[in-house]
Order: sequence, then C-alpha cells, then structure tokens
Amino acid sequence: MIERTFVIIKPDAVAAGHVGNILNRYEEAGFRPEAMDMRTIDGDFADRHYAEHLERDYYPPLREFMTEGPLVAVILSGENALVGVRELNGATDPSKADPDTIRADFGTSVRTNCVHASDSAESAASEIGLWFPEFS
Ligand code: 3AN
Repeated sequence: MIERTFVIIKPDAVAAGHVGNILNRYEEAGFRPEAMDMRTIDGDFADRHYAEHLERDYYPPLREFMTEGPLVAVILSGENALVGVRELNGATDPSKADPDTIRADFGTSVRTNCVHASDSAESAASEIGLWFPEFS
C-alpha cells in the first residue's frame, strides 16, 4: 500500500552536514519527498509535536535540542512507507541500531538520534496536519 509518513532530519544531523546523505537513503529505498521544509521550531511547537512525551524525564533536554537550530521536516511517500522508513532509521538508541541504518551511521545518542519518523498511520496524519497543514 502506498503510504505517507512524516520525517524530521533533526538539528544534530543538519549541523553535521548529513541532510543529503539521509535523504539519499530514503530515495534509494524508493521513498519520495512530497513536501520538505527547513525551519527552526520554538518550544511551544515542540510541545505539540511531542505531546505524548511532555511528562517524561528526558523531555526538557529533548525540547532544548529540537529548538536549538534548523531541522528539515519532510513528508515521504511510498510502498509501506510507515514501517519501511522506520526500518531505515533503526532503533531509537543509535548504539543499538542495526548496522547500516541511518541512526547507526549518523546518530550520536538517544537524544541526538538524527531522525524522527511517524510510528503509525494515525501519528503520520496528525504530524502532517501539524507540520504541513496545507498537505493534510
Ligand atoms: P522513536 O523516535 O524511535 O519513535 P520515541 O517515540 O520513543 O522514539 O521517542 C521520541 C524521541 O524522544 C526519540 N527520538 C528521542 O529523541 C527521545 N527519547 C526517547 N527516549 C529517550 C531517552 N530514554 N532518553 C533521551 N531521549 C529519549
């Protein structure tokens, strides 16, 4: 099934110069960008994106990290994009991510793990609605 998912190339990956390499992984796997935007978000916007994580101990430094510099927001589409993109990304903790995944290659910690991807069709719809209201 052709699906849409929402991806963030996080501020650590932008600062380190990995935007092109990360987009290349998705394109080589057959996923195509439908929308893409570099922007710097504020804390209120981060709270809306991470609404399910607000009470977690790890959230305040995650909020700081996600607002510290530009990131790239992307809508990707393709066959089984939801699971396929998360497989390309690898596990949340880069040190536990499978070899050759994006997080294994470009992530540096659980927080600075270089990419985000929606974890379900419901979260993709809500994240696309938040980040790209004109595409929802
Ligand atoms: P994923 O992005 O792999 O779906 P989630 O949804 O469990 O992971 O977590 C969302 C984000 O919160 C992660 N991408 C990571 O940046 C951060 N995070 C999750 N767990 C931790 C943790 N134990 N310590 C620090 N940051 C965390």
